[in-house]
Amino acid sequence: MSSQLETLNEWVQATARRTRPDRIHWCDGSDTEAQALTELMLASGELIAINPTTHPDCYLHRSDPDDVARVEHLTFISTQQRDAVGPNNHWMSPHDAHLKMDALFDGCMQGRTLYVVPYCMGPIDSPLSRCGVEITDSPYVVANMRLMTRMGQAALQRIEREARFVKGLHSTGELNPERRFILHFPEENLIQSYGSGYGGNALLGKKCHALRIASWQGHQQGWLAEHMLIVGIENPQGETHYIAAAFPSACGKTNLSMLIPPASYRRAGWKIWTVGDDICWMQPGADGRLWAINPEAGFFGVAPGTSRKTNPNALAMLTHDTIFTNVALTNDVQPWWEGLHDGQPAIDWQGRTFDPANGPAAHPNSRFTVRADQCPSWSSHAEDPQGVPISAIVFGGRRANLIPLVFEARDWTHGVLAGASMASETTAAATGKVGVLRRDPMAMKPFCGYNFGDYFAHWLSFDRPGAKLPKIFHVNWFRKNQQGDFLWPGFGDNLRVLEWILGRCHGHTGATETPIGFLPRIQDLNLHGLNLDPAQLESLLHVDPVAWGEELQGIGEYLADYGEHLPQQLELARQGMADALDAERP
Ligand code: OXD
Ligand code: MN
Repeated sequence: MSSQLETLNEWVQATARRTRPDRIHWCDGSDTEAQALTELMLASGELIAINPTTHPDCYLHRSDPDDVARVEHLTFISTQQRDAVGPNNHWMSPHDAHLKMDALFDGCMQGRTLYVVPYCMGPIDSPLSRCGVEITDSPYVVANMRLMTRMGQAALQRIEREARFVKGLHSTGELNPERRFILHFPEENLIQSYGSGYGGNALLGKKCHALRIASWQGHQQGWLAEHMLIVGIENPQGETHYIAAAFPSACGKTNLSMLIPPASYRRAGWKIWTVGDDICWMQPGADGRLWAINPEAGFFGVAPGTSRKTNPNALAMLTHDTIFTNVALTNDVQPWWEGLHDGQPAIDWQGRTFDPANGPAAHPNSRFTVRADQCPSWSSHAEDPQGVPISAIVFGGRRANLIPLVFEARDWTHGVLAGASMASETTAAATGKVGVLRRDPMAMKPFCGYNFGDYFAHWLSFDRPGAKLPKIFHVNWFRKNQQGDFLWPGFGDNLRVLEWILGRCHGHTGATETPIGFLPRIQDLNLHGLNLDPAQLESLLHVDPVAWGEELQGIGEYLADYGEHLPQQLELARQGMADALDAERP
């Protein structure tokens, strides 16, 4: 046995001594294994079969009603120095964290099976990929990990060849919110999660490894782990350019990554290629450009709002081999959620006869888990070991006011400031109030495993001699008029904005310079076939110097929280913008 496999085996044995499972199962990722797990879960009621005629091999999982989202207040980073994690994270000392977690895991798998899940984040042969092993007592987690990662034998072989892997220990415990903690130990390459079966808390390859631990590793090793989709845009000349875009959870990353171009674009030959919908690992290549991979192999997407109109590619991929979580069912046992528009709900997400008095039929954070290659727009380059070259980075939040449809940052530093200044209204992807505006730098507030001040400095460090960095943009699809209606149609029409962005990258579209950056003039956007009132467009692109001055003051106060860790350059860029705005005030 290689030394890596010995290390793994010893960890599995030590975990088994603590958690005391009835059985240990090493997952190989095979179809036979998956079938056996499905049968087990159908028998236990953890899965419910969905109509096999309309949705072959699709299943519904209903979670505990108190376990339906990420729990940011119970998520901690544990490092020797408190300062390392910054005010953006909850911190616990490794001593306290191990004491707490060891007590929770003590005997927790009695009567259960301990599954050992080797996985690879990223294409199995990519030097950018990283492996991990999740130990879990949840067959639902195993089934999801099989869809979301390259799981099983191939990953185990890579672990055997490599010097290290991330350890993740998960138990659903009693699903008691009082006994629920998600702990990360980046100095030990270790994750421990207890008391939740929800995706972001329990599928440890995703947020815990591919963002929190990976961001820490990227800081040390010179790369970036980001909460970004990756999309390829093929123009009528047949050239494909890639954009990486960061939006907070449940703000449309999945929709944007697989959008259907407007009719006039389709006729002209534009195509969209999906590389990823949630996470992007990027690193400079030998040519100075940033190259990116999607570490995931599947989509764990928000169901409500997904329809033939908003995301036909998603609907097409959800017709077979999909796990649905907390959606409603129709009378003929098809999945249903608010915004689907087809069919009627009969049974709600908690298994009750649907009654609107009980709230929505599907939970607002109900999800689908599906292999990425089921998506009709899945890119043939998604498996490229070197990744894809990124032409533009886009930041965006859910902002009803102030932020224009799109602006281009003046340079890399200004772009990093635009990312660091992001704010968005909260959504149902995490527990807590929905619709509250909060600062969410680079959409990484819940996911950056270290001090945001150091993270901003890390971003700035990529601007060095020889670098051919992407241009940085900020978008806002969510600006509203005074009546509360969205000003921009969004969805497929977002391609109009992406076309302008790529035009800016290649120097062939116009813009006007403002104190906040470069904005398209109306004539710079391709609005063919879009019936928008010119006044509406004016409002979408309006920059109010007074309101922006206040915003910049708020950003300054927020960034000051990072104290000595905040790079001086960022504050200088902010002051430069504030001065330019002052000069514009009436
Ligand atoms: C997700 C999230 O599940 O961001 O992707 O919550
Ligand atoms: Mn996400």
